[in-house]
Amino acid sequence: MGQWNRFLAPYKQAVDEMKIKFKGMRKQFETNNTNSPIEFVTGRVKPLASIYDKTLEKGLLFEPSEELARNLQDIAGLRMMCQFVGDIETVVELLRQRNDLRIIEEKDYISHEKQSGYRSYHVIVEYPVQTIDGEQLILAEIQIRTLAMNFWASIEHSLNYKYKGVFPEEIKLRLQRAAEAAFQLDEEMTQIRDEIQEAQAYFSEYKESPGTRFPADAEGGRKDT
Ligand code: 0O2
Ligand code: 0O2
Repeated sequence: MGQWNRFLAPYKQAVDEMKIKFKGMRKQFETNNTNSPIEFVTGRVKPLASIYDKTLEKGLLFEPSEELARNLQDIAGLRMMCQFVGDIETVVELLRQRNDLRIIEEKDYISHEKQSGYRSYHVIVEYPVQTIDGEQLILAEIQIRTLAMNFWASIEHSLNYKYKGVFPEEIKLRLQRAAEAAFQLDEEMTQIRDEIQEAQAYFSEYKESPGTRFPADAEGGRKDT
């Protein structure tokens, strides 16, 4: 167990650091009073049980090793959720511009959705972690997706776990329909994006200084009595 803890420690550090940095990007948009393309960020180190399953799938030895580090690119996993499909490219571009990580590969499961209906944009990066033994390059997978894509993926993931990948026909059909519905939802939201963002900017301004909004004498303003 000690060996695994030592092997996974830099992955945990990489996840923690990138989470802080990506959340920092969101904060910067907020500070600039600009709509953030990042809604929220999550991250995790792949649990040992999932690492074990993946080694079986890929025919790798289940032991902490260079080979495992090279072949399992998502031991460190970050997820960045966006409100709109168009935000995803903005986030990917922001990642491309960073000089604290190096993009190794991009996988576009948005233009080319998976057969399951899964949609998301994956970026595999190499991230340098500073340890007491020197710098260590860690591979990490960053999944960038809309809230609707995320909702679908997390539901499908749980069902996949329950049915071990063999879905009853009825569930499979409904998941495909749900994926289509999530796609439609993203399309509809994109159509009224400007309207939504204007309302959100209005709302956050109001939260910051409630007294200054809805003046009683403003045209069309709410007249509280
Ligand atoms: P903030 O800046 O208030 O949003 P942590 O270690 O606590 O930073 P952890 O353990 O990774 O975060 O938690 P998790 O479950 O991965 O969630 C990370 C952040 O995403 C949390 O915010 C959640 O509130 C937020 N989050 C999760 N699901 C949703 C969602 O559906 N919508 C929105 N808008 N946010 C969500 P924090 O950490 O409190 O930070
Ligand atoms: P978990 O539990 O999220 O960690 P590989 O990762 O090498 O097996 P590949 O094709 O190189 O395969 O990786 P891919 O498909 O680019 O990315 C794998 C990850 O994407 C998965 O990790 C999931 O997080 C997500 N993913 C891919 N396809 C689906 C899908 O059909 N449904 C859902 N819900 N998620 C998907 P893990 O390790 O499988 O799972």
